[in-house]
Amino acid sequence: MTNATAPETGNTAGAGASPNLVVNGGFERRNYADDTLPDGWSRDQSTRETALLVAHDAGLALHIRNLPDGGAWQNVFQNLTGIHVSRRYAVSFDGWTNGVYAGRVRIVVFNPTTQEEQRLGGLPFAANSWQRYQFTFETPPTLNGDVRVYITPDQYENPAAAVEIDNLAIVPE
Ligand SMILES: [Ca+2]
Repeated sequence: MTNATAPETGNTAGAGASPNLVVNGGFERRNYADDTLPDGWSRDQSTRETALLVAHDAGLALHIRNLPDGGAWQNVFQNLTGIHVSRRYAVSFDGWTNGVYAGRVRIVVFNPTTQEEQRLGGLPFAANSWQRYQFTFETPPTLNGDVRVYITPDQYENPAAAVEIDNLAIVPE
């Protein structure tokens, strides 16, 4: 309510002229080569069986669950384009969990050379009904890599954990 650009609401189906920096944040478009994966998103340690599109709200959402042996973090990520330095951004999304672990959205600067992450912000989501969540983060004066958004269950050991996310938006404040 503090500036000229309102975040996308959960009901917004298309990107259009939206200031949302997330590509396919509504998870409605499927990857051409792998129709279980949302277009614009990549898996990190996760698989077609653990990170996949599922039906939600007359459309699609991203579902992530842990491996049957709880053997590794299950991540899905996207490198953001159009991010500026020294600026504050608002992140909003709808989240759901099956109550085993929270899910987490986190924003980092990922350095592809060193593989190191500089954490900029994040938020766990733990409700086991769909709820809207919001947080903000600020970019540093210099960026030593890609600003990346990760989605993951908050722990990896319990194979029963599952989280879902939809309508993810990142807009400048
Ligand atoms: Ca959706």
